[in-house]
Amino acid sequence: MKLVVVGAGQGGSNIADEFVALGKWVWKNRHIRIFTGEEGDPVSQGVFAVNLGAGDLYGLNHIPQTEDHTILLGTTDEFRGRGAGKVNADGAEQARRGASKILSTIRDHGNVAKADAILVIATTAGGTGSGSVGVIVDLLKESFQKPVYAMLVLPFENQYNDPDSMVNTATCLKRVMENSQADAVFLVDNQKFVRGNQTMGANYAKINRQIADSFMDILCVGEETERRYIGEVLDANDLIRILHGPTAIGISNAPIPKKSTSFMGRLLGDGGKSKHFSESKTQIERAHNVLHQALAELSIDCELRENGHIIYDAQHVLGLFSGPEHEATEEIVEMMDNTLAERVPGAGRRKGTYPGRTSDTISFTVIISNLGRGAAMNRVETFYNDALKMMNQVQHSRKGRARRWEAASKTAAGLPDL
Ligand SMILES: Nc1nc2c(ncn2[C@@H]2O[C@H](COP(=O)(O)OP(=O)(O)OP(=O)(O)O)[C@@H](O)[C@H]2O)c(=O)[nH]1
Ligand SMILES: [Mg+2]
Repeated sequence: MKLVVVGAGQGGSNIADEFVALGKWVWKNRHIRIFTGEEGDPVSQGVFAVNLGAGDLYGLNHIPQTEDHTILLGTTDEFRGRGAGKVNADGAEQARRGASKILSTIRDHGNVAKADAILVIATTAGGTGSGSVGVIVDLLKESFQKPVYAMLVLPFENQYNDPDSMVNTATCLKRVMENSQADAVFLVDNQKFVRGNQTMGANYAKINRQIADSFMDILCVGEETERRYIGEVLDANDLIRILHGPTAIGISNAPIPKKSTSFMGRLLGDGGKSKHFSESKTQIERAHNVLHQALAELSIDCELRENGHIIYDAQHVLGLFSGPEHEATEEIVEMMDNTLAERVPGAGRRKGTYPGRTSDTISFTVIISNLGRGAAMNRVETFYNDALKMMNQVQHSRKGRARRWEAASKTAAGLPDL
């Protein structure tokens, strides 16, 4: 699947930048392009960063810092490239005013005709990305006849008590999930990626890499042209057909023991033609664990507890197994399909295998789309509720302060003017 990727705001642009890093790795190691552009074009051809603060754009390592790929808005008015200062209404307004600049840059330099879909990425807690993402999604949807997906990155838990972060997050979710033309919205919870006691700053690079990496196999698999890497194919259309509404993506992988190549190993085995049943059992168990891990590591928690079981309520689920050719067996595909049928009851299923690209690891990519009841819906509702409460509290406190200052001024009225 070939994408055009647009990062909005600092976090969104950083993640888009990490997508380019992934694209470069994939091009170098697999000779596959996951973004638009012709064979000789730079890998970054189809990737853009939109921002208000010039400072945010200097941190990019892979998206070219030239006008044709980094789009700086608000350069001519009161914002003067300073950012939205956490006011996402300003981010939205700047994207509306800069619409023709965004559109002409992407149209002239993004080779959009070659894209299967467009992905617009933003964090929700700030001003620029959070405000502009909905505007950019609609702009691109109206201008190009392509699926347009949004990726919204939700704040860390320690931001839940910050009114600006909460109100920005809630209004961004409302704009994109309820009032935009996005075909699907990937929800990514920053908090799910926090490990141990790492500082947030150090976390960003790692989180961004993990986010981009979770798309690697699913973007590559349909682009393979060499027979030996083609299994049960999942192509761009399979993906486009299932991606709707709120969506979670997860990937998990595990190393596998090397196949014995020793003389004794070969003597005891039969040259790898058929396996001892215990070997198949271990293989399936290992795969089963990795698949469960992929569900546990979805980009946002979205499970539902019902009668003591953990299930998922969604319209579609997709599973992609990737590993050495000898691991991509019928049994593993069947196990994956049965597990997903059980865990996402009633959902339409798509399954695929991607053999041969790794020799020492197996992995599963899982996408659950058009999510219904469950933890993700609860999370979004909590953002809406908390943001409303905080807005009211902030307004109430502001009025209280104004009243007290008024009272103080009245006392001062008895004093002589200087
Ligand atoms: N995963 C991830 N999250 C980030 C990153 N940078 C920021 N965040 C998160 O996103 C929130 C908003 O920050 P930014 O993305 O810098 O905000 P912005 O869109 O540039 O908006 P303003 O700077 O307020 O105009 C932060 O509070 C973090 O929760 C990043 O590189 N990766
Ligand atoms: Mg910023």
